[in-house]
Amino acid sequence: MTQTDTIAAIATPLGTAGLGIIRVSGPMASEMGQLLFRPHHQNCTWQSHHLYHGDIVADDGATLLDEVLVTLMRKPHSFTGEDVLEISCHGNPLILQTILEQLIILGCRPARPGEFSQRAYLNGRMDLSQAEALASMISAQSSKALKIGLAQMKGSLGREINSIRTMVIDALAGIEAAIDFTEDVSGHETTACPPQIHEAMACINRLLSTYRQGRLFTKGIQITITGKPNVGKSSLLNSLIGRKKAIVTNIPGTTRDLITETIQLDGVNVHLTDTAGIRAPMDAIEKEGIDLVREKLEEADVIVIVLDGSAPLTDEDLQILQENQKCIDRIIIAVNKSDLPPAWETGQLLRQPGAAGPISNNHLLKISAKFGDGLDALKKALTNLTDSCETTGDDSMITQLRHKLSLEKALDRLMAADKCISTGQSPEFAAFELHEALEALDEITGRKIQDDVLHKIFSSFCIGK
Ligand SMILES: Nc1nc2c(ncn2[C@@H]2O[C@H](COP(=O)(O)OP(=O)(O)O)[C@@H](O)[C@H]2O)c(=O)[nH]1
Ligand SMILES: [Mg+2]
Repeated sequence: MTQTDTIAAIATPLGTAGLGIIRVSGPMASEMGQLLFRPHHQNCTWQSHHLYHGDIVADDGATLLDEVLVTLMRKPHSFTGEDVLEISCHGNPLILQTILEQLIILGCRPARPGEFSQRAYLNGRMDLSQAEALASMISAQSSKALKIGLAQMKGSLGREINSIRTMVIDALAGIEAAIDFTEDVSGHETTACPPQIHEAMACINRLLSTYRQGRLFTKGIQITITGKPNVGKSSLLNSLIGRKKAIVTNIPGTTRDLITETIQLDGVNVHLTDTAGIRAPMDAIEKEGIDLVREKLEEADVIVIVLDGSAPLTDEDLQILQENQKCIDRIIIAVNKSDLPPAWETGQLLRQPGAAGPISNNHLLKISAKFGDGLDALKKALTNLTDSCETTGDDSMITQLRHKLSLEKALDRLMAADKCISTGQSPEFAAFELHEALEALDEITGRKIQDDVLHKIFSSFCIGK
């Protein structure tokens, strides 16, 4: 898959920095070095993977552009699998732009977003899941997202997909042998499903079970704080983020807009949203605010319902509990103002008609948003709630919708194959389904993929990667 043109791009962010890097890849990379670079030492032999010190001069051969370090990485031992030249210059955007312009004048083409990674993939330096992992690793916003990205970039997902692939191929070999066999002994069909089909299904199911958590780790957890007015929602947001972002007063209905702030809990990004208190609205503005809360609650991964433990429970509290009861597995009830004498016992809440239902002590935590009591336990409960799926550090996870859809497709096809065999259909049918399952798996690693899908994937990458 040799590319004929040579691409160039600035690989570092455009801003003032100590250093900036320009990357060139393609058949003319080495020539570019020789044309623009004037070594400070005689012994510049352009050995691969060696660092040379010198000046970059303009194409007039005289104008100094910068003092730099350059490295040539000859194919195939480079990121893209082509000759790659890296120019490490000073991090002034003007210098970087000027050197890039010189490269274009000399015949390079500006690289499209993700084009270096695309070439790496096309030249077999990495599979598609690794290229995607590289992009998500670069944009990772939390330490867990980074860890998952790094593991996938090292090929963890690709290896697992390939081992599932081998199971399907082994099953297919047996079935295709049976096709020949049935031609010899007509009317005899096997009803035993090759064990590899069930093994492959189990592996796919495990991978699929990591998707929700993988998404949460990479995209962050959406936590919405709700409750009636004046229970301490804004105080809780402020305490959790460690500064006064939301206005706190003793006037009910102070918060009207959604107020969002991101913090990291246990290596995961948590997007916390404080909301308007839910009650019969006093005016149109408050009504708009309450409508926004309901939308936000729909998309929340975790809902924190705040109750005031120092004042009797009201119908408003019970209604909020009831409205959210359908999502009980993602709810935490924070009984606030624990610094004040309690007006009710939590047992009373569990006994409330309507509210009782599946609410248990596991969902209840006493806190004081004002003084910070119980906040550590609350933070722990918040991350525990999203940490439910079983994964060890070594298992790979899926984080991309594209991978999930392909795995679901493969699983459907394996189930169909299983059914064909168990219902005694001619083995050709099962073989067809298994071939389809293989195609779905190949979409993940990019072994077989349509050009427009490829284009879409790489165009979401940044330039210079
Ligand atoms: N004693 C005490 N007062 C609190 C606590 N949390 C909030 N408050 C007070 O309750 C009132 C309403 O707080 P706010 O955070 O604005 O409630 P919101 O309407 O639910 O956002 C304010 O006067 C707060 O100072 C707490 O833990 N203890
Ligand atoms: Mg408020």
